[in-house]
Amino acid sequence: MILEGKRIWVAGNGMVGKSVIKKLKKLDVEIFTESKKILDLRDPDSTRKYLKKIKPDLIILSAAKVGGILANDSYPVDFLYDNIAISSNVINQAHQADVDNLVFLGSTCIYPRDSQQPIKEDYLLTGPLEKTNQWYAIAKIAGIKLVEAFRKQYKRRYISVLPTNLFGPHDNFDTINGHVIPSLMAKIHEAKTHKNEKFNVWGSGIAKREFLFVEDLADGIIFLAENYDSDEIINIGSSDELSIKELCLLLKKVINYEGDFQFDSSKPDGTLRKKTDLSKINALGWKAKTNLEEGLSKTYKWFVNNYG
Ligand code: GFB
Repeated sequence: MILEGKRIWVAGNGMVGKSVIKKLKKLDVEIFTESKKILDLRDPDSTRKYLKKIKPDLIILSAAKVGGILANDSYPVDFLYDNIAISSNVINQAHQADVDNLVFLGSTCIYPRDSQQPIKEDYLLTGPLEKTNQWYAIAKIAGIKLVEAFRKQYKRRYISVLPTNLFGPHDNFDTINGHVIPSLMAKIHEAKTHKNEKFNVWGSGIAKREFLFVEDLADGIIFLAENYDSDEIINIGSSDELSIKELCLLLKKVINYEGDFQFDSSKPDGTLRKKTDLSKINALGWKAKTNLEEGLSKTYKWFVNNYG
């Protein structure tokens, strides 16, 4: 769809939503958003009233209960219930309010744990899930299927986009519940500030992850809203893959910390590898622009200014 002049609801005001809004502000569009304190996206009545008021042409559904490997494993109800409730409510209310365009966000952690690499879109639902994030994965798979169902039954132009591991400004820098980049950034910053000799790293360090800077994701979401209309899911990533040990070395460099790190093998590694196949999105003409070191430097700068 052509976005110019359109009314766009960015449902979800976290790291992804904020970054999408920042990009949309450069376009000639009307943007709507609400914090979760004001609008509970699990609640049908409030969502219905809100949609009636703002009448959007497009919804970017970035709202979700998210967290790192330990949070996923520790709060199964929140990750399963909240995510099913948010996606089923918002997607259904979008249809009821006759909103024809919606972008739903999944995640590449919902592919089978032992997928062949790189992971192609059609590997979804071909094998068992990774145990630590099965609750989140089931909820996101249900959301994707609902998008597909509304396309099939009502010809809605809803699409599902699957980003790889994300990081950037406005991430959750909590060292227990956050994802690996913000958690390690906070830990290394702390070690540097207190002149500690070591910081602690979960797992064995051999697990590999592909990281996408959130501003590139925002760019990709807008690109897909404009250029993609299919019932097939689509991956979005960076090809910037490295092991957690390599990530620690890179973070030490970015943060300028000269100490060491030690692995805590009592914590899980999770999936050993989840590199995305990006042939589909690349063929449409989209590629991530920010390299990992540059994205980490921008994120660290943001962290120091806002938390440091
Ligand atoms: O980012 P993370 O929690 O997400 O962990 P997942 C990635 C890897 O980093 C794992 C290791 O192998 C962790 O053991 N790691 C090392 C750490 N040190 C740390 C640390 O201090 N904090 C954290 N968090 N990890 C999540 C899913 O899985 O990925 C979510 O559980 C979500 O549902 C997200 O989809 C993208 O990649 O393992």
